[in-house]
Amino acid sequence: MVKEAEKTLGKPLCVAGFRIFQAALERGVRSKVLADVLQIIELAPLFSPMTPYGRKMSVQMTSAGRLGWYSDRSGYRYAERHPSGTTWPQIPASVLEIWQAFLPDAPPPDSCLVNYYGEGARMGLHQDRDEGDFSFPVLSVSLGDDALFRMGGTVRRGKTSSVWLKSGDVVVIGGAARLAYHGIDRIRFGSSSLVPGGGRINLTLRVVR
Ligand code: MD6
Ligand code: FE
Repeated sequence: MVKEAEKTLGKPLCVAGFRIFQAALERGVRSKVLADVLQIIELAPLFSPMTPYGRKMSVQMTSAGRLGWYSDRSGYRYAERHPSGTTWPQIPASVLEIWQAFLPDAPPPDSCLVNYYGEGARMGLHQDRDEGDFSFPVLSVSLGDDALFRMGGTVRRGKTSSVWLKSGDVVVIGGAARLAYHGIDRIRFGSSSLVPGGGRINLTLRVVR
């Protein structure tokens, strides 16, 4: 499925079944995507979801697309509306183009989750398993500060490997890795000047159904 992307970008770095395309996005694409994401954030402001365990996440989130990822005391799920009551903004063309370049055989994504990591933010080890259909890969785009990405297998306590994700990296998890555990241990706040005020933005695109 990533044949087209491999033709122009070369073979990805493969870690635990995660395909990491380092520096996949050129500078012009990175700044266009960032501008489009800042517009999403204006229409659908970032918020800090509550986990089902009652703790506020350190990562701030919003979404674009038909469905947005949401969490509160009743659990993780997809919702048709932002907490303010509005529908989510459309997924920008600049972002859909990345999906199409890497996954030309997949249907368009239903959801684009926007994660913002400020200083000290992290994301615990998790599986992406709130979708109704696991047959298509999840694609992520990293922008801004470097982040230490930990990848494991499909059991929580298995062994893990880590890679620093940088601005412009694209990660694809599909096949056997679709339900693998992963998380962000920490970011290097201020390591990039892309995001105004510093920090890291990660987009995760999914077919939810
Ligand atoms: C992040 N990424 O990079 C968190 N999920 O901030 C994810 O949780 C993720 O990078 C599924 C597929 C790729 C990912
Ligand atoms: Fe994830």
